Parts: sequence; structure tokens; C-alpha cells
Amino acid sequence: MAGKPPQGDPVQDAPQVAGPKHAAAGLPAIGHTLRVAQQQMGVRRTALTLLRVNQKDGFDCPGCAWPEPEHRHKAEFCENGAKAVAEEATLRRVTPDFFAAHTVADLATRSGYWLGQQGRLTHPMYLAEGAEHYAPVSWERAFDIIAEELTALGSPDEALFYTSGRTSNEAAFLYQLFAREFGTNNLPDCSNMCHESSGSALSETIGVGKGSVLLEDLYKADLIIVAGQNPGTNHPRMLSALEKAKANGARIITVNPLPEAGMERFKNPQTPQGMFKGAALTDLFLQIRIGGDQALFRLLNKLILETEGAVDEAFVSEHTHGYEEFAQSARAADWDETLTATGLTRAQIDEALRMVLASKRTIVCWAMGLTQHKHSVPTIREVVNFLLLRGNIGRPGAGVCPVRGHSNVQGDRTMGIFERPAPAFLDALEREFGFAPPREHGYDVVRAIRAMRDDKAKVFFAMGGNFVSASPDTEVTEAAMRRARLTVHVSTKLNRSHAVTGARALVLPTLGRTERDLQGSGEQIVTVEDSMGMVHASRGRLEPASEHLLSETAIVCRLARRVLGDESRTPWEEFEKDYATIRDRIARVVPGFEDFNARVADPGGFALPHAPRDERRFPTATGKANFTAAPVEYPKLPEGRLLLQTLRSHDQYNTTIYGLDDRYRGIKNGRRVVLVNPDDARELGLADGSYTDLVSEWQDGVERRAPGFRVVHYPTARGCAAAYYPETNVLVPLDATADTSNTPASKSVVVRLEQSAAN
Ligand SMILES: Nc1nc2c(c(=O)[nH]1)N[C@H]1C(S)=C(S)[C@@H](COP(=O)(O)OP(=O)(O)OC[C@H]3O[C@@H](n4cnc5c(=O)[nH]c(N)nc54)[C@H](O)[C@@H]3O)O[C@H]1N2
Ligand SMILES: Nc1nc2c(c(=O)[nH]1)N[C@H]1C(S)=C(S)[C@@H](COP(=O)(O)OP(=O)(O)OC[C@H]3O[C@@H](n4cnc5c(=O)[nH]c(N)nc54)[C@H](O)[C@@H]3O)O[C@H]1N2
Ligand SMILES: [Mo]
Repeated sequence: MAGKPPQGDPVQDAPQVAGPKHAAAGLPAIGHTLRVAQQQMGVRRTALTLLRVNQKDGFDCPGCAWPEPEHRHKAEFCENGAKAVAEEATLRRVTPDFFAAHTVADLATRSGYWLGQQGRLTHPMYLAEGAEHYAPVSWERAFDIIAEELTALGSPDEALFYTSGRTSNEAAFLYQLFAREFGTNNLPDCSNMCHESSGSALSETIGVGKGSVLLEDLYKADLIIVAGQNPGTNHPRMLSALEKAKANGARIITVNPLPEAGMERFKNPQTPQGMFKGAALTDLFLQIRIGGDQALFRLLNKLILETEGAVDEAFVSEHTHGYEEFAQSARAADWDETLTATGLTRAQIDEALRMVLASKRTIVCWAMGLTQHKHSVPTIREVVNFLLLRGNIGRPGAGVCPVRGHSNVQGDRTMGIFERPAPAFLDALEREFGFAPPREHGYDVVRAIRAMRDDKAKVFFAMGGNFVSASPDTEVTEAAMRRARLTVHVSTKLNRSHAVTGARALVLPTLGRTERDLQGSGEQIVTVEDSMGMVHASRGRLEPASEHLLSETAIVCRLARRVLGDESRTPWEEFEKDYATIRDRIARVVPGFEDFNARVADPGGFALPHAPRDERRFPTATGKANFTAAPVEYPKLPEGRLLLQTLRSHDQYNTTIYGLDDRYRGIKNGRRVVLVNPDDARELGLADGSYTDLVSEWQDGVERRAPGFRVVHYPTARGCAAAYYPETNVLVPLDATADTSNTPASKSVVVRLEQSAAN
């Protein structure tokens, strides 16, 4: 079945495969970092820029949300952080000439990689109705166009205000304020596709939708379980923390259908010995079947319950609710069913149990491998049950650790970017700003797509991100987007969402995190919150990519003034001039931000309060930490099908593609690959190196197809397959979402592999 990669993409996708690596970081990572950075920035700018990342007077790395250690190395960044910075600090530019040379239709045929590689956007651009090209437009005219379309709507709920997770606290706070003064809670965000399942499960069970550990806790833990996460690629600095935890005596269990290089062996580039030899991180690797985690934790809970003295009785009786019902459901866990669901052996689970029982302080870390399934919320609740049983929440060295993605995705939510805001938050806004915020829930990402599809929403505004590529069911999403009256993207770089437009479209170029932000009162700082609830300042130093850029904050302020006019009593002009005045308001509206301006002056930042962590207080409906009971679920596959997870390669940041290699998985020069267990491949007659179409099967009867993937025999769990996002988003049905959180189930797509027609 040998064949050719699909035609029509200007980027040659011709994968070469060398097999998985067993160690991450080290010298090759440094060499690779500098090469990528210098291609984008040149040698001098590379040195100047990379030295500022995550330093106390520098900017927050736009890479991921992993926290900064107290004692920072001179180079507190990682290969992938450096790539994120290089993408933003690139010297390449997308000017009006570029748009004059390319029609929108032409841009729509280009790959995401090609679009991103063109560089930074320099001018506000407007696509008039019926026009073929974007043309330069003044900022004033751009705001007029948005105001025209917004005021023409039948109801404010026909507008959608999306946010990606790089937006600063200041800009996010004003953005949600503007949307609510305008009259809608339609604030879908990337979190809806990301850690929403974590937020849903944690708010219900412990009363706070965020993780309960600080970096120091990892150093104090006896046992760290890393489930459904690939930190070697997506949170490389986490490996240093795990290395330190191990040096302090912690043991690590990794739960993953794939053996990921970073979790096997980590070569710390910041220590000479680590650079060459590296430390083995994982003590026990549980190669689980996709979606088997709830069953695994359920059985572990049963085994804990059956072990004399293993339950922390005092904690359970003083601090929890729902124990009896939970214990009953856990006792019913079945060994055979668990072995089927997980694909693990009895010996492996026994070994895990021994490690769990030997630990007085346990942390569970997780990311998208746990959050993007139909049963993600009950899975994460089961993790909470597991920790509660042995009193592992609210004491040092123990707790829940959902590891966030975008560098300020957690902060954006804290600032009120949420389609289902808490009434107390709206009350506080009402008190502070003197208007009546809408109380009805707005649309999340999936509902926003349906609303556009069904003509219930007509204006789509995005503060960052790449909505059409990041969302599920690409064809449905793109068709929905094209029905809009107006699409607006505030962006740093060109992406596919600029080419799939409503009747009219605007692309508004903005400052990145690395750039100096000069306003009326002088140079501004912004603030961000990391994955562990630490808030700190970020100050850009580089000259902006173009003189025509506005900061996200300035864009919101000017838009609000234009759209809301005299009806708004909010001092938008003052906010734009001096971001400290925004922080004064945040301090009065958002709990935990008292004295914000004074506290952010501390270069180390400050920790937001977290009642379960700080005082073992659980602000839930019952006033206690809630055990929960739910039936065990796991995916059941029809004959001859595989369960596909869509994940990240080492050379991408979400929909931004840095390059065509996935070094740790031994794949070069191509992204259209599907990783299949060799035994499954043999049964299905799929030779390594052959080409196949991925066809997803869903209960709506619609067959979704992604053509031309090279089969790679790879040691993933049986019955499972893996391929990269966003190329495979076309396969994820819009309605296939997690219960409760409504997150697209992009880690469990039932597929059949069909010989490529191109062969
Ligand atoms: N360089 C870089 N850094 C990033 C990003 C990036 O794209 N590039 N993205 C950022 C964002 S927004 C996010 S959310 C994070 C994402 O960080 P990750 O969640 O690490 O990202 P994914 O590539 O989606 O990897 C999911 C992992 O879960 C495993 N997995 C899949 N299904 C299951 C399952 O059912 N059970 C278990 N136990 N494991 C499973 C996969 O094998 C894989 O190792 O990274 C952030 N950081
Ligand atoms: N199939 C599948 N789909 C997924 C996932 C998956 O694992 N599988 N993961 C999901 C997850 S976890 C997430 S978080 C989403 C990500 O969804 P998004 O956040 O919407 O996507 P990104 O690719 O991160 O957005 C990249 C764009 O953001 C813009 N940008 C970058 N920096 C800035 C900035 O500072 N300001 C502004 N205004 N714009 C900026 C650039 O123009 C760039 O092109 O995708 C989700 N989609
Ligand atoms: Mo994410």
C-alpha cells in the first residue's frame, strides 16, 4: 500500500521515521533551539531576547503555564519556550504588500505552517464584503466597522467574544467587562477545549476549579503520578521540577498510552552532568489504553479501601461528604473489567498500589490525556476520590495538579473570561461599574459554533487564537464561520482563521508579550497567573514589530468607547493610559487581588489564596470536599477499529507549526503520520510506511475523512492510535464532547483506517 503524501499543500509533507527516543532535552535540544531562534531573529536579537525570558525583570514566557522556580537560572527557558519566543520576536513581516499579493482564497489553500512562517502582522487589515483581498484600514475605521455590525444585531447575544489564553489579566478583565456592558456572556475561550473538564470536576468536588499544589509541593512529595501528559514537549521545565523531586526521594508513576521520551529520561540542560547522562524519571510506566484512567483509579480506590489502615479516617470524617456512597461504588470495581479497560496487567496495578500505600504525600498531575474524553469529568472526579481517601489535599507535598496550557489561560478565567460566570462575580462587577451585567449563561466554544451554524450568532470577535483550526469538526466549523456577518481577529501572526471569514473581516495586529508597551502614562507592565495560581508581572522589552500595533488593552478600550459611547460610565480612556488603574479595579472585584499594584511590585509575584490548599476549607455546596460516585466508563471499540488520540508534535504550539519534525518520537519532515501498535497494524494489514485515510465513525452516521497519512509502527497501547492536531480536527465530531464540561473529545475518536485513494 505504498503511496504518496497528499498533493496541493505547498509544504512538502514526506515523513521519515527513525523510531522513538528514550531521553529528552540535553545538548541536541540546545542546538535545535538556537538554530530555530536564529532563523527567525538573527544572532544578536536571539541572545538579547532569550536572556530576558522568565527573568524577574523580563517577560513571562508565552510558551506554557508552568511556574517559575524561586531561584532562577540565567537561562530559565526551554527549547519549546524559546521556539514560542522566536515565533513572536521574528524579524519576518506580513505587510499590506503581502495581502495585495495573495487573495483570501489563495491564503485558504496554504498550510498552517506556511501561514505562520510569513511573520508578524504589521497593519490593521479589512476584507470588504465581496472583496478578494484584505486592504489596509485605519484603526478608527476598523472600530467603526465593528460598531456598525454590533449595533445592527437583534440582540447582544448574537455576538461572540472568544479568547485564547495568552491575553494578560489586564486585557482579559477589560475584555469581559466590555462584553458584559455590551450585554452578553458569550465568552467562549480555549479553556473550553482544554482544561474545562478539570475545572468542572474540581469546582464540584473541592470547591475551587484550580490545582491545589505549589512548586514546593512537588519537591516534598513521596509520589507523583503524571497521567495523560507529555511534559518533555509541552511543559519542559516541569522535567526539572520532577528531577528535583526525585533527588528529594519522590517516586514517579507515568500513566500514558505512549512512552514519552521526557518521562523516560531527562537530560537537564542546566546542569553539566544532566546534559550528557540524564536522570531516569519514571519508576513505573503504566501503558494504559486510551480512556482507561477512570477504571484504573476506581480499582486503586477499591484496593485502598480494602487495605487495613490505608484510609485517612480523620480527614475523611472531618472534611469530606459522600464517602459511603462512593465507597460502595468503589468496592464494586471489578478486576477483569479494569484489566480490559486499561490493558494493564495485575502485576502492574499491584505494583502501583504498593507505591501508593508507601506514600504519605501524593500528587497527581494531568493534562489533555485526561480532559478530552467523553467521561473526562468523572475520570478527574475519580482522581479526586483517590487523593481524598488518603488525605492528600490541603497538606504539603500533596494535591491535585492540572497542568495548564496557554501561559495565561488560568488568569483569563480568574479575570472573568467565562460563559457561565458565578453570580458573586457579576454582583461585584455591578457594584464596581454601575451597570446590570447579563445573568444568562453564554455560549462555550461548541455552542458558539452551533450558534453561527444556525444563524443565531453573526459577529465573531477573537482575542488571539486560531478558532477554526483549534476547534473540532473543521468542515462544520469553517462553514459556520463563513455564515457570520463579521469576523474579527486580534492577532500577532497570520493563521487560517484569517482566511476563513464572514461576509466582512478584520485582522487587527497586536503587541506580543515580548514587546514594549508604551501608553500615555509611560511604559506598562501586565500581569499573568501561572498553573499554580502565582501572579506576577511581565514586561516586554523589544521594539514592537510595527509602529501600527496596538496593545490588546488599548484595542478593547477604544472598541468599548466606540461601541458603548456615553452609555458606559467606565473610564476606558484612563484604563488605556495607565494599566495600574485597571489593576486597582481588579483588586476591588476579584477576590485574592487586594493591594494588587503593591503586591505585583514583588518580582517573585504572589500566590492567590486557595482555600483547600491553605486551610483545608472546601467552598462547595456541602461545605466539605465531595466524594463522588459514578458508573465506570471506558471506550468500547467495534471490530477492526482503533481509538485515535489527536496530540501535539514536538515542533508545534497548538495550531502554530514551528517545523515538520517530532524529534522525540523519531519522526522527521512530515506531520501526516498515524502511530499504530505493530500488532494492531499487522492485524489490520497496515504495513509500516504505507499510506492510509483516517475515517472517523460517529453516531450521527456522518463519515469524516482525513486522507493520506503515513502509517508508523509505534509502541503505543493496543487498540490505540495517535496523530497530530490540527490536521485531524476534521475527524472530531462537533457533538462528541465530554459530559458536563462540553469539551471536544479529541483524545478518543473511533476511526477505521482505509487504503488511500491516492495509491
Ligand atoms: N511546545 C508546546 N507546549 C505546549 C503546547 C504546544 O502545543 N506546544 N500546548 C500548550 C497547551 S494549550 C496545552 S493544553 C498543553 C498540552 O499538554 P499535553 O496534554 O501534554 O499535550 P498533548 O500533546 O495533547 O498530549 C497528551 C498526552 O496525553 C496522553 N494521552 C492521550 N490519551 C490518554 C488517555 O486516555 N489516558 C492517559 N493517561 N494519557 C493519554 C498522550 O499520549 C500524550 O502524552 O501544553 C501547552 N504547552
Ligand atoms: N484535535 C485537537 N484539538 C485541540 C486540542 C487537541 O489536543 N486536539 N487542544 C485544544 C487546546 S488544549 C487548546 S488550548 C486550543 C488552542 O486554541 P487557540 O488558543 O485558539 O489556538 P493557538 O494555536 O494557540 O492560537 C495561535 C494564534 O494566536 C495568536 N497569538 C499568539 N500570541 C498572541 C498574543 O499575544 N495576542 C494575540 N491577540 N494573539 C496571539 C497568533 O495569531 C497565532 O496564530 O486548541 C484545542 N484544540
Ligand atoms: Mo490548552
